[in-house]
Amino acid sequence: MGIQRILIANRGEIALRIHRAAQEMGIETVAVHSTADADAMHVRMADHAVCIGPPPAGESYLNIANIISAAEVSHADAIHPGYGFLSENAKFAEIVEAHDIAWIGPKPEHIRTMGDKVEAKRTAGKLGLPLVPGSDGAVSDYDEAKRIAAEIGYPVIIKAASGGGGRGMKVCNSEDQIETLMKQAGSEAKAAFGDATVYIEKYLGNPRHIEFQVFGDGRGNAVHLGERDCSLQRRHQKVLEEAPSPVITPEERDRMGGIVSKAMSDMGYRGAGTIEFLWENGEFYFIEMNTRLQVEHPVTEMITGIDLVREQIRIAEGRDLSVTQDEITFTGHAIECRINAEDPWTFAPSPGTVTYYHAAGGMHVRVDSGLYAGYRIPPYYDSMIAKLIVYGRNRERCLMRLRRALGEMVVEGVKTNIPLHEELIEQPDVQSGDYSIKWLEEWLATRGK
Ligand code: MV4
Repeated sequence: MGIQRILIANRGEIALRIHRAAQEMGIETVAVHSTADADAMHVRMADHAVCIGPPPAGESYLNIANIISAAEVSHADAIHPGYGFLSENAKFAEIVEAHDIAWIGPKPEHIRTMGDKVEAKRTAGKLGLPLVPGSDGAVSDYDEAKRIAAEIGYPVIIKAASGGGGRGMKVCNSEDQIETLMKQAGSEAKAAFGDATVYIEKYLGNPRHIEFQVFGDGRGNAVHLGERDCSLQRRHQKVLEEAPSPVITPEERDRMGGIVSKAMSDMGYRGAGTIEFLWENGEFYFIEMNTRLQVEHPVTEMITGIDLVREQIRIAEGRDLSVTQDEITFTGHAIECRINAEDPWTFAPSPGTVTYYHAAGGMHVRVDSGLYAGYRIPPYYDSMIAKLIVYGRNRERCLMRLRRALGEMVVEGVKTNIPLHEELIEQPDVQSGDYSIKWLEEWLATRGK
């Protein structure tokens, strides 16, 4: 017997996204919410709702005891964590499974392995993924660090094993900086993650961020759903994502896709995953693996026609992947704009009441959002209030439709970054696809000068 009732341990647009997939499968949903989210759309739309605590996420959306209690009292037989919050918490996944509740996510051991960047890299290397040259594991000795750096050549980057979001990263240009920067990276990592372990890599100066979507059934069958290019980001926050990447040929997609799906098959990976690479001069270098559904998953859905949340739920029910690799085809182009309640140029958050809202529509336009006129955007959480996802037969037509769709979006009462997106897509480098992970910050620094 399959899953009957899913507790969605998240909020906002992703909670809605999961609810919609469940509803189409005839599965009931239980929303959980903080007191700040009692009026949120995800609570309104769900079949059942349980309040799990006060506004701070640590006391609600990250409160494991309250979420498990909510699952018990509402008779949920599965939990979907969405992204962020508890989605990559191996301990939470174990607790869920220990309560005989289906965990709609990867095996806890794989979440744990990939959460440790040193372990993740070692595992990826064993599985045959191409790595950034660097230390073979953690480094604590300064002389050893200098020897490795001399071997791979400066500049090198010192990274925290438990890092993420770029915290605790230091670029090192010469041997005399090694000791100072290793100490700095270590103490920043200790403060942020409680773990001072660091490792060293060759620093890539101007790469793109290209990630592959994968799915496994946990029994050795795995497929890839192509790549997404997420290079347009500011301070490790993605702003616009697209699929396919403007720089990847179908042959290269098949080749790398084959390598990543073989790796997932060999490790017996279960559920949705994303393998992140830096891409420079035609070469891929593994950096991290995310063991969750990602914010930008809709661009993959648009070009493959596959419902990734439905696939996650089927896998958690122990069913087979619904498609074989041969049946997965990539058609056209999709772009996602993350719409945030923030000043478009200073990036200062802009919570408050939405006085008027009109979503873009029409052919091949998708808006994932829990916004409505009168909604009060709480100040406690992420500022992303909507995702605008647009599809076109090719990249040029996708960009033309995106321009039209951005023009239709109306959000009044709070500031949004829609004006930033409108200017961004008019830039010649964006139109030609000629950008790297540094492009957006450089453009923002020189814009209007
Ligand atoms: C790098 C790098 C250059 N060389 N590693 C940033 C966060 C973490 N996920 C990995 N990151 C980087 N690792 C080497 N060897 C540059 C970055 C990086 C970055 C990566 C992806 C997307 C945006 C980025 C922005 C700044 C730095």
